[in-house]
Formats: sequence, structure tokens, C-alpha cells
Amino acid sequence: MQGITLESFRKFIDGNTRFILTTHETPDGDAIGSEMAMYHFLLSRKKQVRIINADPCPLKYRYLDPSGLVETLDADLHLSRDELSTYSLIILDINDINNIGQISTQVLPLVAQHIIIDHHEHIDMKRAGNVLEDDASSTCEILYKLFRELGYTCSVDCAKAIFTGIIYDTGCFIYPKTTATTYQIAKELTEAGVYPNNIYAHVYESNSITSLKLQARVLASLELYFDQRVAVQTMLKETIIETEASYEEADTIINFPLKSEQVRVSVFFKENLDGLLRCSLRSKGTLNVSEIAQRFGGGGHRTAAGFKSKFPLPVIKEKILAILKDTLEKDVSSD
Ligand SMILES: [Mn+2]
Repeated sequence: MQGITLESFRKFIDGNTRFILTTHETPDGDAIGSEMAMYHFLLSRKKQVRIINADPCPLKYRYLDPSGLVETLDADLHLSRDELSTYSLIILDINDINNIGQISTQVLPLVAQHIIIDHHEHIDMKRAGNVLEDDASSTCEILYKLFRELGYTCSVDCAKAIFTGIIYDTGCFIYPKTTATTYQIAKELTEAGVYPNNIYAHVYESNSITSLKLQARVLASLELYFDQRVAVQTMLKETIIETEASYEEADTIINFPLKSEQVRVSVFFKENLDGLLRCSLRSKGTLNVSEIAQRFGGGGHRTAAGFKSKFPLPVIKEKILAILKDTLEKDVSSD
């Protein structure tokens, strides 16, 4: 933890009493985990805290929020200008301010101050005052280090939230940003009262039957390109409707093709119920998919990135395949 980021965080916390926490749309384990961890930390400092997201907390993460603290910014939630000006905003697990949905227009401009804490590769947010560590495994890992530096010992609930973010974002301690520090933190969290298998069951063994049907349908859409090094899966709006699954339940399907030895890049085109098309990219080895996502206004990590497509499916698919063809031809590594 660099002195400058720790200092900016300390100042932000000490200088404010009321906080709103938020994260990206379709929040995942690291998003909800980091919000709940920050919530427990701030409560220990006698701060007032609200958690307000663009999208609801997925059911599978409700064990971190049993009393339903996470609020959704919808038509029923009224936030007055005067009230908002008394809050400071902590934005967690995000590298693109456009990904916080309506929060970016209805909350962000009206709060007293804001700070971003994140671990994605950043395009243009490397500015002073934010806590950005792009080599951290997860936002939860950054939070753990910040809390420890400030002398806070995690409560069991806080430890569970941090453990959740770490196992979600590292795929249970295997993705590239997993380090000795990640394991060390996991050890300390386990000593603090976390049962790893219990968290694993919540995150990885709590899917619905509809999600299983959705996975079967999406996997059936698999196409392989360029000597089977690129896998493409597609999920259309109709697939969600027909399987009665929810959009969020598709979030890990992209990882399946990477289990094949030949597949270097997995591409997943997914349409939500409003018809909005998103392209997610995963890679193994040296191919940097974050660079590809950035060309289309998105971002992420070297091995996991994505963007919202402005183009219809056939157009964006052709563009992505052309870029990947080019990239694979140039990429001489054969890891
Ligand atoms: Mn994350």
C-alpha cells in the first residue's frame, strides 16, 4: 500500500461523516463484497452509511446483506439535492464512471466529494486522490490492506465480504492477479472466522436450475475460429426469456471455453432484456483483451475485459474477429 493512496483514503474517511457507497451495474462478488466490507469498516468508525447501486443486489450475495441494506436507485428512491450535498461518495470496483448507471448523473454531481477505489487497468483515471492498484487481485484485497493500515481488525461479517470478493475475482485463487499477498490475506480472513467452503458454496454452488438451462443453451451456441484459438458464444434476449433465467446468471459462462487447451480467447456476446448488447472477453496467456475492449470504449484487465457495443451483433462480431485474427497472427508467443 503506497503512502500517498493510504493518506488520501485516511483523509477522505476522517474528513467526512456521511457516506454513500456505490459500484458498477450488474454488481458481482467483488462489487457487493467491497461495498459490504466498507460498510462494516465505516460503521466501526461511527459513520453514517448508505449503499446505493444502479442495479439490485443479486440474490446469491444476499448472505452478505441479510437485512437488505443495499438500495437500488430507481423511481421509488428519492434523494434530494440538499440531502445529497451532505454525503461523500465512495465508488468501488470500477474503472469507467459510465458503468455506475444513473448514479453518475443523479448522485455523483451532487455529493460533497468522491473517491474511487479500484484494481482495473485504467485508461485515464490515474489521478491523485483515488486509490487505484491495478495489480491487486480484487477491490476487496485493496480494502483489506487499507483497513489493516488504519488499525481496523475485520469483524467476521467484514471478513466474509472480503473473502467473497477475493474468491470471486480470482476464480478461487487461480487467475493471474492472485499473489502470495492474496493467499496471506485469505489465511488471515480464515483465522478471523471465515469458513472458505461456506463462501465457496454461496458464490459457486448456489445457481438456479434456470441458470443451468441458460448455460446449456449458450454453450450450444459455441463457435470456434482461427485454429480453435478463439471461442465465441452468443446469448440473445430470446434465450433469457425462453430459459426464464436472468441476465446476471450468465456471468460465468464465458469461462467454459478456456478450459480447452487450444482456446486462447473466449468472446461472449450477450444481450440483455432491453436489447443492449455487451461483449465480454477473456484470455489466457499473453493476449491483452483490455486493449481490445478499450478500442470500443470499454476496459478491464489484461485477461478479462468488456464493453457495451454500439454496433449490431453481426457488425461487432466481424470487427472483433478481425482484430483477434490480426492479434493472433502478430502474437508469436506460444505459451
Ligand atoms: Mn473487482
